[in-house]
Amino acid sequence: MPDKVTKGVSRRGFLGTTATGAAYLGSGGGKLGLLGGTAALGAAGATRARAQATGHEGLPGPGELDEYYGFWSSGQTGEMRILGVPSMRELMRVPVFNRCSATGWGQTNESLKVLTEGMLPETKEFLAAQGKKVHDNGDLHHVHMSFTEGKYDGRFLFMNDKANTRVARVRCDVMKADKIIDIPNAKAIHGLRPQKWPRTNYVFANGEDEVPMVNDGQVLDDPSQYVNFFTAVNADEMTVAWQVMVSGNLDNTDADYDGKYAFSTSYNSEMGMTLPEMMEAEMDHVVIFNIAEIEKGIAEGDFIELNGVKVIDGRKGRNKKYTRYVPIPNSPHGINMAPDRVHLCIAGKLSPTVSVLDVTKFDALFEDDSLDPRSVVVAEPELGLGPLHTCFDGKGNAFTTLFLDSQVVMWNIEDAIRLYNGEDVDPILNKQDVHYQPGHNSTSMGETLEADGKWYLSMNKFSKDRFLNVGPLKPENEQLFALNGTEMELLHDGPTFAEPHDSIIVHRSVVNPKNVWDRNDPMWADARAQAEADGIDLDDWQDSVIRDGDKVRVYMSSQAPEFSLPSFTVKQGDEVTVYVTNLDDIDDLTHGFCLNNHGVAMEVAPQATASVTFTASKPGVYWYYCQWFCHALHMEMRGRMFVEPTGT
Ligand code: CUK
Ligand code: CUA
Repeated sequence: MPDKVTKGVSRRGFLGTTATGAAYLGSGGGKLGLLGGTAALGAAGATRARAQATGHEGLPGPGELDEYYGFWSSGQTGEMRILGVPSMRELMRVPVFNRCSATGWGQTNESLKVLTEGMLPETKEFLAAQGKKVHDNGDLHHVHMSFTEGKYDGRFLFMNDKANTRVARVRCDVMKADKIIDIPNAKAIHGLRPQKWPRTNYVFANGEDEVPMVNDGQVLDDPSQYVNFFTAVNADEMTVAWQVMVSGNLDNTDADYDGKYAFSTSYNSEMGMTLPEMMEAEMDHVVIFNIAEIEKGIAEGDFIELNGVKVIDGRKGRNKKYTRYVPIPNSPHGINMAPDRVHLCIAGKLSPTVSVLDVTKFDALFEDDSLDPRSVVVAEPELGLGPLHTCFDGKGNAFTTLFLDSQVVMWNIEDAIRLYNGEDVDPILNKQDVHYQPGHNSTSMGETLEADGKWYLSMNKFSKDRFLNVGPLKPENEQLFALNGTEMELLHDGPTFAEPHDSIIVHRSVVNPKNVWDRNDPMWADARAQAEADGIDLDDWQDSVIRDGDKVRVYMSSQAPEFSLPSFTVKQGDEVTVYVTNLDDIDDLTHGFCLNNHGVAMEVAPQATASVTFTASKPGVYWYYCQWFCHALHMEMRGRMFVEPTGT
């Protein structure tokens, strides 16, 4: 118990003298410049002391728990990751859009159901033509939690797949995806945010790539006929509630704290198809969506139906009831609502500015369509080169990543407004080097009304020379800073694999997952129903091999260190489904089922049922084994499948 070790020793002393301290300080050694040239040990100790003085716990030692959960996207890896913050220890990888070798996600019947039940018929057809049931890849950029009245409510996490135009939901009680849906009409879902107020009824999702309205090959290289779609997903049902057709492409999105508006940046208002065309205009725009008006328009029948979705026409100049287009300097990217409930910060990317919009002025914009849309802009400070994303400390300050400058700039929103109004003030409070080229950033609880301004995370796109060389493909780099007024102290600097874009840092009081599964969890409702139809009670375990024509269903349980079935027999060519229920109900006692030379493996966590279906196409003896180390006799936890040749 670490508490015993540290008893009577101050945290500072402990960290300064033990192996733990050495480990942290080891990474601190490379940061001498950032730490002001003081000896690493002293500087880190001082950092920690300052951190504690401002209410920071400091870094947890071995066996100590973090104060925050971090929920991370993983970009092209397609999974969601869970970290502990501030230690930055990676706690779990939750497969969502990817195929996972360890857990069987993408192979078990339970995961295939999640992956396919929200699929459009056209996707099923397309995949069948490729000999597949599901996409194996995803590009997960944005993970955000469900809200109730502007605060995280710990129910769900929502995330996008840019690669295959999907939106997924992860249940926070078990940290598994339970719904994944295709978004019709739109192409490449990128920006994604839940509605913050009054609760997350909708999840807003941007389509990034513009295509013909009916994309069936009749229109090809005629961009004048291309459109783009903004989607509102019903977060409870995980169905598409409505869409809005827009001009230009859509990049990032966010929502206000009043439940009235959602808004999206567009970096290609030109609808250009080549790089020079996309960068032509000095001004692009942000689109404001008037949620109540759109709902009214839908109720009154002012929509077209496209692939089963009610679509409102919100293109530029069409109908100013539903959308307004606010010109923003060149190729805006990140769009972030401040927890002051008023200010919306839009990062200019190719423009060195962040445009600050006052959302309380949006009502007027919709009431009077002669108003200059730029009248909602209340500040536009020049902050540095390549501003991408902004986050907040809940104390009136913002942090904007500067991709080209490899810096984060901390600035004061009210000062930026005063500057815009002609006063002689400098809104910039601090500029901090990061390594290198930051994209997203996040602060602890920073996108909620409970923003606490304790931690700042920089998600950097390049690590370059920062770590041992691992070949031409380098990791990304993430840096965690303790915030103390306008000071930022670097406490963690470490690599990440391809390629987290976004993250949220959530106080642990909000999240409370189960330790073991509920035997009646809906995740295996199908397995239970099938067992019942086969006369088997999964709670009162009987081992059974049920033959149903050339389908065979094998039911077994696992309890350390044994499978209930030491062997079972099928015939060559049978379609075999193996159901394994883990009867152990002890924390962390996960078993697995891996069938040799069949490409079959799955996780079976305590009290879970998992199933997998395959064809026993090759006669012979095949061992199955538990692939999750569970017991001193884990190696012995195995059994045989006998496949009889046809004709016997
Ligand atoms: S985007 Cu990646 S750095 Cu997909 Cu949120 Cu800005
Ligand atoms: Cu059961 Cu390893």
